[in-house]
Amino acid sequence: MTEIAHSSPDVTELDVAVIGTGFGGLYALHKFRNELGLNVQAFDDAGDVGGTWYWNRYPGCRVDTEATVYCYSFDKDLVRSWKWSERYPQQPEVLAYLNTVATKHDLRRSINFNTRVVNAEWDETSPGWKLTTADGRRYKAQFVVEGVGLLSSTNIPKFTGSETFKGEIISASRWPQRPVDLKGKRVAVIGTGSTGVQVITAIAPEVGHLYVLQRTPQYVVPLGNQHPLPEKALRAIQEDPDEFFRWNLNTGAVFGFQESTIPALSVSDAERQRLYQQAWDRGNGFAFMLETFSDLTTSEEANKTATDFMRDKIRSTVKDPQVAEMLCPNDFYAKRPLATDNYYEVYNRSNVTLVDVKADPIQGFTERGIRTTSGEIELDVVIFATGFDAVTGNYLKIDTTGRDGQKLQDKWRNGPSAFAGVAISGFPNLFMIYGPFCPFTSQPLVHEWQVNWFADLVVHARATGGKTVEVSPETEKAWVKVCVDGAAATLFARTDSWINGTNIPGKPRAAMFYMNGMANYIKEMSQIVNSGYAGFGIG
Ligand code: N01
Repeated sequence: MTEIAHSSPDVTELDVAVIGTGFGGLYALHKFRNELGLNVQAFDDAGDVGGTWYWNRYPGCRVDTEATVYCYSFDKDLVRSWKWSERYPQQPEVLAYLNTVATKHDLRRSINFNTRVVNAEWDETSPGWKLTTADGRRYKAQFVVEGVGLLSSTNIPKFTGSETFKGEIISASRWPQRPVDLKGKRVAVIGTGSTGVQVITAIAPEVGHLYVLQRTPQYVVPLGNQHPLPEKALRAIQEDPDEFFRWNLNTGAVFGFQESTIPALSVSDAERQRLYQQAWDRGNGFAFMLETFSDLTTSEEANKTATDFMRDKIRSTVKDPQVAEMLCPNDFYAKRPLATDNYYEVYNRSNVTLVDVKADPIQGFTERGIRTTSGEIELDVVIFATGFDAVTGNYLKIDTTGRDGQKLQDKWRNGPSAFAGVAISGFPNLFMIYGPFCPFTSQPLVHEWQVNWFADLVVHARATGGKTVEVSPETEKAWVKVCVDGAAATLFARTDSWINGTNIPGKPRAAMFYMNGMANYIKEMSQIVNSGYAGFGIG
């Protein structure tokens, strides 16, 4: 392994700079430093490794993908020896896993923590990226890998008067490291997405009174965490982990199951109800959406059979019919699916009040709490679970200048343009992990797969004397078209959510994912490799 070289007193020369040390960045550091022997430095503005699992420490935070596929595949000893305590582990356990990986593979010595990369500029004269950190340190790296997170640029809407509020305001995705005592307090949660429903369910029994400030209800299916991890998967992992992960990567969403090929209306009503009930009892949001029937996300009629079933569940669970109606969504079941155990049961508690802030909008904060149109809610703590400037947000926080002085902010002004979630034309030697137009899947295994893909490209370039690799504008354009067409064929394009950028005021509505599934993604990306990287310029 090469040591860090210093070409001038204040610029550190690197082969590879890795930005972010969540699942993706940690693996990239391991791959490029430990496996390929390159000179690598990683950066993270957090105080330790973990990415999203470092920051999201809110009560109830847990993964909603089965643990067997929410992990790395590269370390076979760890794959076989690591024992998850639950089907869907809580945040401390996932963070402990990432800490174990960092320690075992000696990754921390190459990471600058509490260090934000603020500027990246392509240098044509000696091809590579000039990087500057917030504390003014400068680096020059031939390649940059950005593992900056799909959902990590926090969205905190501005409300007037928040500075006058005498209580505490907490962002769920920047939950304090110190203990937060909510016992007996009057607490509001703003937002009812994946984060909100987890926080709400976790804190309802503990707080004095909980006000749920809901703008748009969503469909929430049980997680089924009472079930153990599937025996079959655990056995397969022990017997042949490579085959287990290969099989999973060759599904659509990489959630541990094969997506259904049966249209919802091709079976009788009774059979459809039976399958929905079975999926409901078994739990898992993605399984309810994709393992039951093949067309819930593409056919309005099929989708309605699922939404009718879920609305019936809400009405039969929530005792107050008026509250039940407030909880019933009336749009398509076509956002990132939510899954939490005992969510709707929360609304049967006498210390929980649901406030419809679409009908009764938040006017702002007061000294004592939050004022809605109909009156003031007195509060001790307000928790924001208001989501993220997803997919593009963190990339755009780095002032990035590519070839010919082109700014990434300008290139993406009307929505992102990128190739396969990994590369951007005009921005050579810059790789993203799970960037725009990546497949819509669970993440860790796909992060690994993408890092392996572009690491092979780097090896290929270096072996052939190439100093730069860059996707062509035509290849990028063709990929974006596939994604735009693919998304347009789904109901995701017809709902509002972070998936298409509509959760952030002023953000352009855009398709940002490859919706044709991981198995097809692998085929397309492998074809590029087999063609000698057609569509990439290597110079
Ligand atoms: O964010 P969201 P999230 N006034 O955007 C509301 C992953 N994740 O952090 O729908 C009032 O889904 C907003 O209302 P509306 C997962 O991929 C995974 O919950 O815009 N409300 C909505 O209710 C997930 O999909 C896990 O009308 C406002 C909520 O805030 C993704 O992260 C756990 C508002 C935001 O929901 C994002 O989930 C957590 C305003 N001004 C997260 N602005 C796992 O389980 C926004 N809202 C692994």
